[in-house]
Amino acid sequence: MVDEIRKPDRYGWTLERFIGERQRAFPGATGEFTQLFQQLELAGKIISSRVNQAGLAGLLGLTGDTNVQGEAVQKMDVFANNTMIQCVEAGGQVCVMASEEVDDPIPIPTRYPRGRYVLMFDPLDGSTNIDVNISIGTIFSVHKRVSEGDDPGLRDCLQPGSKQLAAGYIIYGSSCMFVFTSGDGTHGFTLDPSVGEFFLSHPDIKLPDRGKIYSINEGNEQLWDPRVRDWVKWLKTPDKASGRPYSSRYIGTMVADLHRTLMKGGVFAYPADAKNKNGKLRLLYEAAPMAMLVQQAGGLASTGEQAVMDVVPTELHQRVPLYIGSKLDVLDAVERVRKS
Ligand code: FDP
Repeated sequence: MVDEIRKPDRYGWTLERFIGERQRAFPGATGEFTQLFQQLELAGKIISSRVNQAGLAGLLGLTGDTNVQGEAVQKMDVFANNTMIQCVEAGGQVCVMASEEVDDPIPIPTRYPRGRYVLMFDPLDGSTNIDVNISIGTIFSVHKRVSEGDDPGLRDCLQPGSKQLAAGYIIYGSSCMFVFTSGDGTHGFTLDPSVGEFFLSHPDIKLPDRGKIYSINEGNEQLWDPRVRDWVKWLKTPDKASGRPYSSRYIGTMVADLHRTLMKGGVFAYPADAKNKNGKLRLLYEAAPMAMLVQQAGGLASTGEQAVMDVVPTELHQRVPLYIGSKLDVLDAVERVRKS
């Protein structure tokens, strides 16, 4: 199939057809997974359209509320969160959802059928960049329900990354892209707004084993552990043989920084620091989905102590330190920052 999709006529491969054909290859496939993706795709198109006209549609600025993380809620956060829920809840594929913006698991209203999947999402990643026209994105991951009975909930949400069936993001950048994996490579689709469809533009994305870019918020340097400081200093120290110094790039939207890392390689990190003891990024809505996408593209993701995919969550909004990107760059990072 990969040979087939490498053919130049990309307009032949919509996201829907790509997923549908792959699912048909699974014996016993019911089409539910494909339907769930249709809903995610619709949510992405709606959010993209609103992001494009946010300043005109009165959607910039704060709501005046704070979320479960104690962060100021933006109007676009609320719009994106509601859009994700409304697009998915009635479809009958999902039994429970969880959102970075909502304290507890989001049940499916009893008037709708419940399916066998669990959806985790960060409706709009990169809040501080919403109002300044810098790339932002939606991140999601799909698990299979593990609980039995009539009350799916927290237990279904607290699954390690290694149990994800699929993960992806929609980046609202200079173009809108839907990038996903269902465990068979990482693939990117670009929205053609004139047609209203995502078309395959980046089949089987592969990171180089080593990149030339590091991406970290250096404003936090004084808060870092000395090991992290030394690692970053090492990245900046010239050494022709190993390609150093690396260039620095930091957008401050994880989706955008990770999209660049997927395309060009290198390493993105948000370490633990004196203020954020477990780092800043959320395991279930950010780190684990990105870890699956990057690993399927030949890269690695670590907390510095263990593989991100192996972390068993104990809380819905748990945070983890993160080192993610090209394989050799992440191995270098882990070797230098690891405590144990
Ligand atoms: P934001 O708070 O703006 O939503 O998930 C949080 C996140 O953005 C990531 O997208 C981003 O990588 C990171 O935080 C940026 O944090 P800093 O501003 O502390 O660098």
